[in-house]
Amino acid sequence: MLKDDNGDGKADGTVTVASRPNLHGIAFDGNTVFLVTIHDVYKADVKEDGTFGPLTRIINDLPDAGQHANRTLGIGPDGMLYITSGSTCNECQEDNPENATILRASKDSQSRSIFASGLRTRSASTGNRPRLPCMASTTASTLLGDEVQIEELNRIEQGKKYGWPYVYGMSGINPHINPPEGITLEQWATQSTEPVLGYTAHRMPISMSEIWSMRGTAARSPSGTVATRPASR
Ligand SMILES: [Ca+2]
Repeated sequence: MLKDDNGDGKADGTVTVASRPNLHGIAFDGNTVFLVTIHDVYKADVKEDGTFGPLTRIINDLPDAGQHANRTLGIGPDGMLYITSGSTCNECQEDNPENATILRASKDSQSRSIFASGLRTRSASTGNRPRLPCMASTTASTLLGDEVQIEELNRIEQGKKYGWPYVYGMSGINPHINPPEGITLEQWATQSTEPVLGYTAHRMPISMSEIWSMRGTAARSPSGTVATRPASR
């Protein structure tokens, strides 16, 4: 936590409010905070001074992370937790079906399901309280190089597949890997949802915001901004 006691707009110091190995994602829900590590989701009360009460672990069995250890989470308008679970690899058939997905879990951890799949690693989405469907950006496979593929901005909807690892970008066929027996690459592509936008490969999106503008009295349309940095791959 950064504090600005003298109100000059600059942080006067930092206070450690929680510490766990590989802690990455954070989401506030009123006076409660949710935190996610590779395998665990914690919740804690947020005190008046901004520090956290004791952490309570509510989930302890998220899948192994492998190549993508930075989990993120958010609270949906339905009050559910949305947790990203990246792939363990560049391109492979995952042993755990929860890898390369966005998971939807209740805040009491009594239920959990795969909300959307085929997402190599989701690194940014529209806000802590995303509308549904939300927008999420995913990063491209290193093995497909810099030229033939794109980073993807995907419109995430429940139950949809987004291609990885067999299909990339706008229904591009990955020549390196085949789907499970009985499904062709073309069938996988047909079953997958294309991104709404692509941009330069290997730009790691670090944040994304949705901007609503009023046009006339009734129409409004969203636009967005994505901040990126070169991906570590
Ligand atoms: Ca200050």
